[in-house]
Amino acid sequence: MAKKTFDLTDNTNEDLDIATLPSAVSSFQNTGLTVEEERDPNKINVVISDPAPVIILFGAGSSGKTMTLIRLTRWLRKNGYKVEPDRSFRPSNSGHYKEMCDTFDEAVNSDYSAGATSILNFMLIKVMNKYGEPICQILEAPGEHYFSRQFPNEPFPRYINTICTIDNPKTWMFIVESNWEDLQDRLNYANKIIKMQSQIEPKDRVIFTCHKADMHPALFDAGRPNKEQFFKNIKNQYQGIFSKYMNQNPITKLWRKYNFDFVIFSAGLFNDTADGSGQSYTPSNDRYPAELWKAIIKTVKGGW
Ligand SMILES: Nc1nc2c(ncn2[C@@H]2O[C@H](COP(=O)(O)OP(=O)(O)OP(=O)(O)O)[C@@H](O)[C@H]2O)c(=O)[nH]1
Ligand SMILES: [Mg+2]
Repeated sequence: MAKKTFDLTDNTNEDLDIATLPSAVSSFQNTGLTVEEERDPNKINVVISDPAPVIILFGAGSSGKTMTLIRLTRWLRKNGYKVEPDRSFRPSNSGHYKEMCDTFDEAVNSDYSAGATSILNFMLIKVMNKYGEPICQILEAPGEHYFSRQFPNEPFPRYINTICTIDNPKTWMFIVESNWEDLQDRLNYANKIIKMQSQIEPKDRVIFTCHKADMHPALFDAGRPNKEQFFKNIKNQYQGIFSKYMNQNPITKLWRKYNFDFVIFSAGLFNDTADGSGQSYTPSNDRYPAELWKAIIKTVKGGW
């Protein structure tokens, strides 16, 4: 496949290398952003150089994007896929991005949570078959770039707006959580999802994923999540997020109301460590990443 390069921004800003800024490291150790980028996300540069479909993990801070990537990567590797960070995604002088790429495998295999305290937060991950042929790319960006509880009406940063316009086939994975935060936060987040839906292209695919399902044992029946009940909760709590994707086909709408997959997901179980330094991690049952991958691959193959 011919290699295509999309330089998503004009590259005129000075990309500070964190390796040269030891005193400033702490503030962006968890974000992978330079000082400039952290101050103004509109200065962020990203490059998507492979034409393979891009899966965008759209979720608020701490919604579970990193742990989803970790859980999915473990499952994909176990099932013969190759999963690697794309080193060309961030500017080559971003020492922090290089460090993220270098520590990716360690984070994936760790018995401790790579969420929250991790340096893994802003990455493009390439999923390939056993021959190294790309299947898709998964993008994780800091949650506050999609939604901030403090500033719910903040516009999307420029690089996210630009990703909306790249030629790659795209799947937007809208992450929600049952009973998340307060009523107002859920309404605000729903509005942000609807805003994104209004600016993405009609040919883009969507998936809705309900994360941290393990936190809702009441919605489980014989060890399995009650999908219908989860769906009802999400529909009530995040009003309007499904409306755009109602199936309008007069025949198929009789048995399929919506044009998307709704996936119940759990990355696993997390326990605070005794010394308070982090969380141990127990991966979830394989059926969670398996179902998520099935939904992703369906969109990649143009199933909806
Ligand atoms: N119970 C439970 N907790 C989870 C799950 N996934 C993530 N968490 C918790 O949520 C925390 C944040 O998860 P992350 O994966 O870092 O969230 P994120 O969306 O990447 O957050 P940002 O990168 O800050 O936007 C983790 O440290 C876990 O404590 C899950 O499936 N179940
Ligand atoms: Mg993250």
